[in-house]
Amino acid sequence: MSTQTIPAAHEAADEQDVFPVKAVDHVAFLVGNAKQAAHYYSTAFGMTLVAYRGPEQGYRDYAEYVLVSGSARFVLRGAVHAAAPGADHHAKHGDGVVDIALEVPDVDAAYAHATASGATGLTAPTTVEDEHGSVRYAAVAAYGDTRHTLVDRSNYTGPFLPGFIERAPIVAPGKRRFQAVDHVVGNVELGKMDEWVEFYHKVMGFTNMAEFIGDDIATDYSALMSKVVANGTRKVKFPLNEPAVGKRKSQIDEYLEFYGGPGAQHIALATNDILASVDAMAAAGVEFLATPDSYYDDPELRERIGVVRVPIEELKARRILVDRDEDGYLLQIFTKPVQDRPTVFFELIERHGSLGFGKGNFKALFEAIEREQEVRGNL
Ligand code: TYF
Ligand code: FE
Repeated sequence: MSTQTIPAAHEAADEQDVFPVKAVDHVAFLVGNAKQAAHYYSTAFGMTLVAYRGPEQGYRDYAEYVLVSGSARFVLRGAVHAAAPGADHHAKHGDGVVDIALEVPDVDAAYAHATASGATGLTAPTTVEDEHGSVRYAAVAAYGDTRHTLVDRSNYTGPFLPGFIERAPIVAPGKRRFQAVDHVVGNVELGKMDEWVEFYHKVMGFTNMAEFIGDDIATDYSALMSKVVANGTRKVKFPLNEPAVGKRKSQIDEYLEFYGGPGAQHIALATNDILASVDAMAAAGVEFLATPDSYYDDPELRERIGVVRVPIEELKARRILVDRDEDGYLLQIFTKPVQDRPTVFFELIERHGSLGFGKGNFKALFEAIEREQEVRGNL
């Protein structure tokens, strides 16, 4: 219903990968109060504070907290004075993602390829070092005010990067609520989605994944168009959304208006026990989108889904969505926006073979998102 198979723009798998990427290295957020955000991601998301740098380390402009959960790593950055360079990012966008950093085996080669292929270079390759070794990094511009830092940390054993000190967790680590970043979604302006898909093709050699939201579904209910690009190993996946012109204001228009331009919309976190994660996060005050009873009571759902690892009642009790495709199934749920502005939110995803994004849930999901949009007066 919502996908068509399209040929990949490049067959990166067998050919030489022009831009090898190992994984998402970290996601950096610029926030109004990193100290308090570190508390939220510790207590509500169950992440573990591992590193810090700030004025105490001679880093005069920002306080930065590094939290991890498995291989997922967030950097929370807050300006410590009014004239911190780049602090206007927060005034413009509110709390948001400034950097989707990628771990690469060869920073110089990646940066050279990226800039030769049309990417805007923001930081030329640089080496930083301390007693734990050295890290080489560079950065290129992505959509809006977002960037991709390219990092090679293979010669480094410290807690994060040179300049950071080790920090003890804020709360005692409990059961891990997620272990990796599954995908990071970007919202771009009307008519720009294909340009950004092209950017990831040309600059990073990423290829299209089959799942996308085209005109047909967009006008029916999604109010957005979407395509997914991924690296050769499919470990790094970037869906890109643009608003669809419809009868109503798209959820993407709402984002663009309140964020003040293009930016990262949601970060999907891979979990191996979504039920326990939802329970723990909901108990800590994280708000999730509510899927109506009708979704679970529809006999078609049971037919489409077949047997999954828990009874549907367990999913219904937590409002977890389920989808199946030819490769397997997935369980997913979405938070409400996690800051005052209706911008960035999170997804929890538990994959059992499926490489998709929950196309069978798009209708129920987008209706839930639009109900929230309406409550905010933005529909
Ligand atoms: O990442 C995805 O494609 C799914 C579905 O605004 C989705 O999580 C797509 C757009 C959106 C919310 C969720
Ligand atoms: Fe997603």
